[in-house]
Amino acid sequence: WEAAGHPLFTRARIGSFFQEKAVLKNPFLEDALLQGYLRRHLPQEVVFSDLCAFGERVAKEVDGWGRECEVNPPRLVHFDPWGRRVDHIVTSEAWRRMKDLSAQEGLVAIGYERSFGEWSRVYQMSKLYIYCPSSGLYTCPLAMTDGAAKVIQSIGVSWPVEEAYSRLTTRQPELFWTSGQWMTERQGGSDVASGTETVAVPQTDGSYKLHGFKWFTSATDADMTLTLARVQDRMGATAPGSKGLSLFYAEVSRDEDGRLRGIEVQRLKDKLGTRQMPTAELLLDGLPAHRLSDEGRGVASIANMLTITRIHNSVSAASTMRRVLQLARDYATRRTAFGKLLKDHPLHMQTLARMEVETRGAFLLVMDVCRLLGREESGIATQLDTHLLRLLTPVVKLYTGKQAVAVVSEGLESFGGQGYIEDTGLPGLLRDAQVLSIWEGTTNVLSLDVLRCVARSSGMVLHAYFTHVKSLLAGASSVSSLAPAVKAVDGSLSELEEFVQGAATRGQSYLELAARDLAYSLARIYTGALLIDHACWKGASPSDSYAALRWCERDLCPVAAKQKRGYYDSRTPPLDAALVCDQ
Ligand code: UCC
Ligand code: FAD
Repeated sequence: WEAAGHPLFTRARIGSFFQEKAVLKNPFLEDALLQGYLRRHLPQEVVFSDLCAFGERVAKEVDGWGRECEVNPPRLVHFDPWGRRVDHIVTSEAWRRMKDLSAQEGLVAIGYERSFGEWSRVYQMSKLYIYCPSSGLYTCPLAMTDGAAKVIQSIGVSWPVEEAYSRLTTRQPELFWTSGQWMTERQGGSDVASGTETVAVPQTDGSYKLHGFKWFTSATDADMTLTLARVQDRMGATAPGSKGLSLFYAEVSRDEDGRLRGIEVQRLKDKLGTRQMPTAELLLDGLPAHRLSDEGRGVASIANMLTITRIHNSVSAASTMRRVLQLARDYATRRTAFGKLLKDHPLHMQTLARMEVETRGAFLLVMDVCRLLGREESGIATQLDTHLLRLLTPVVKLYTGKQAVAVVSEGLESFGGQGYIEDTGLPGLLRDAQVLSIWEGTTNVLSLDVLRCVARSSGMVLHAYFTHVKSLLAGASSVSSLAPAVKAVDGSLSELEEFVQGAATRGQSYLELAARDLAYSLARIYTGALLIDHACWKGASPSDSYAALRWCERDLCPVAAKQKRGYYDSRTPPLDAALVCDQ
């Protein structure tokens, strides 16, 4: 160029090297643990071929739609050109395609068809697990849709929700409905009992009109919702607290002029992540609704929805960890540094291996809770299963939600600077992971839920926990290669039992201070036992054993160690407060 007489720097010289990007391959075929788990528990050809075909579609087609949802986020149009209020939430074409796909693939329906009996939930959640990071967050409305179907089923599929139930669980795209879950108000998302101001005014035909303000409502393009409100008596008075809350069903519909019936969309939230999905503030201004629960039984009735959405949340967490690892693994075979591919740098592979251990643990914990849910729904759950499901639902949600952020953050770093570049699609994974520990109950609120369910069951849920972990360990007693892992879990379980016995004599404030560490201990010990159990299966691989051994090398029972150091004593809270407020 210079020799040809052109002056230097008249054109940018960008060199000839271009880095190859990480390629998303079939997420089902790329996941040895998922395949192993299904071969062990649900070895049905039809399930494998469905997941394989769906995985192919996710990689080749759906992932691109997910990206489109991120690039074309929803927007709110308040007024039509002639000044009439319309409150249209305009979503992308790709977002709407996700709705049709979800129906066709049975992403909610599989859980209700129950074609695979007690394993139907594992099948459904496996499908969601390979879909989630490519779904443009469509798994959020699907979680709430599943939760609403579950609530309706538990209350009884009859008028006025018969049609809704069939639409929520259909495979026909033209009939398929999604549901919202409107619980949070400005005064409190965790403390729903004192934070809910919305009132339900009885109508002469037995229905209600709702008046209030819902502060966070996700996937607001839904066709219906479940929500909480306080029934007004003839004098206009309502009962305070949890006992005043009832559960309502409302359809989101428009009148002849195209206006939303009884709803004004105040604005869409400007969010860190989950931008693919509309989250709105809604003024309920006479929204027609039907009461589904007995008066005052709102929280208890929506609890079934919380169980389902918290399990979906956990599936998303494990799935996002898996996805970032799949991409990081691929990238390590394409990127060279210091003369070698990343995969040939042992320190880089050690980093990915640590993420892998975390991801495997999360996967097995999540699937075990899905297994328990499936058993409960097919009517074969023992009392032990029911107790475990109640205890482990908040545990799996809080633990995997937190770990997802850590693993995905590490995952981004494994791409170097490219992990920070928006249009690689990688930063979105981290932003979306951050919400997993906030919505559907924060880490602390779920830790307190663990305490509450232990107290309300008079310790029965913990008894079930100890019994089950011991039975998992018993199955591994003859496998010498796993002995260090078994010993570690067994020892930690004894420490946990000791803590629980000692804690029985302590006051509520002591227990609350210990709640988060207790929940983490429950998660780590149980997961250790699951990894060991899976490694003992006849089809297990050497990596299954290695993952179990590695997992069990960590502090499995942080609550015991912290207790010994006085973390929960009465002198600690003032010290914590002084430390935080130190000026
Ligand atoms: O965030 C939201 C949607 C986000 C989008 C969906 C994403 C899904 C994943 C997608 C992945 C991509 S919706 C908002 C979620 N909000 C929350 O999670 C609220 C967090 N706060 C709590 O969980 C609190 O613990 C409350 C609200 C449940 C506490 O309320 P109360 O009234 O003070 O609670 P009580 O008195 O403890 O419980 C009242 C009744 C009791 O039953 P009875 O009266 O029969 O004794 C409890 O046993 O409700 C029962 N109950 C439960 N039952 C309470 N919690 C549960 C539970 N978890 N399971 C079973
Ligand atoms: P707060 O309750 O004010 O919590 C603040 C902090 O205090 C948290 O760290 C919490 O852990 C801590 N804390 C609270 N109480 C205690 C305690 N007793 N002990 C110790 N620590 C405590 N809600 C819906 O109903 N429907 C939706 O569709 C929906 N979509 C959402 C979408 C997004 C993107 C987000 C971010 C939120 C959404 N939410 C939705 C709301 C969400 O469920 C709440 O934000 C969440 O439950 C927390 O409630 P809060 O915001 O009131 O926080």
